Amino acid sequence: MNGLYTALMCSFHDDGRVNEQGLREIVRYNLDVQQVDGLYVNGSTGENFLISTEQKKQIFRVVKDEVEDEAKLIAQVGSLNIDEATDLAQYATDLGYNAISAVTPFYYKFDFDEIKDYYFTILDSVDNDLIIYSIPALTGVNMNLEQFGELFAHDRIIGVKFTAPDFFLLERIRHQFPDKLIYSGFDEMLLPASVLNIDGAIGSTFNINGKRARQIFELAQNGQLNEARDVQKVTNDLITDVLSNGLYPTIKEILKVQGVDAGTLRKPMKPLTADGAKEAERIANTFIT
Ligand code: SI3
Repeated sequence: MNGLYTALMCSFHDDGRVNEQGLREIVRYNLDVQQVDGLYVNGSTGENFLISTEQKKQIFRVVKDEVEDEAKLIAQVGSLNIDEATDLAQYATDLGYNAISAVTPFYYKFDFDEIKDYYFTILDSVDNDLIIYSIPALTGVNMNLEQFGELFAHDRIIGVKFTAPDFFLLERIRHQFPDKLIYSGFDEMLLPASVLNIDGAIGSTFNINGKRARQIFELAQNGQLNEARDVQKVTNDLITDVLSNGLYPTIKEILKVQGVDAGTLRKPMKPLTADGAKEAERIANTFIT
């Protein structure tokens, strides 16, 4: 399960339905052009929290049908509705997903016992491995080393998608849990995370910049830090421009410039203005080869 995983975008029609053909094109572009090792399906980048249970299942189905056994697949099933989370975990497992992942429960201020119960309830419902999705900036849930340890005590919690700029905690987790998988979640911090000996990364910008992410990861693993820094610099120039133009709509527009039908966004996310679309085209022409 090591390697680079794209946090997969999904293509939607203007009326909010899943654009299945567009989704297949996004999958193919990731596998054939960006050449990532796997896909992280129905994460934040997939607009997961804006769609229905049936649409989540439809996306799991279409992606698996397109990928078959060409790449590893991780299904993000986390939900505030525990019944939905267990239902999706079972569904993705039956489809053959290699692992499930669940975002920490958010919105209500759950205490750690409740968070632990959430993960163990999901695991009890399914015969698959689980990767914790930790993204404190969006969930408000900050877990400490001891709490990660309590979760990692479960032998089917195999790792964490660590989307936080806390390199002290990342290093401590790496040191204390050498057998667990750590995936870095912030693409602009891939190099420092790689230096700390992570097992892989999961990123939204890999949809358009997966080849550079691989260079950074592999150069760092080989100890070629100057070269890795150069590629991270170009990557961060790209990410700076993408973030200032609007993260998800800009990635979608760049995919369109590459000939991929990335469709529109789910409301309440808004599409780019005409100027924003022009800027996305400039970014694509500047950075995407
Ligand atoms: O679940 C997901 O879609 C992700 O893996 C998210 C991933 O961590 C991204 N975070 C968000 C909030 O989109 C990053 O790849 C992020 O977009 C990137 O580092 C730019 O800041």
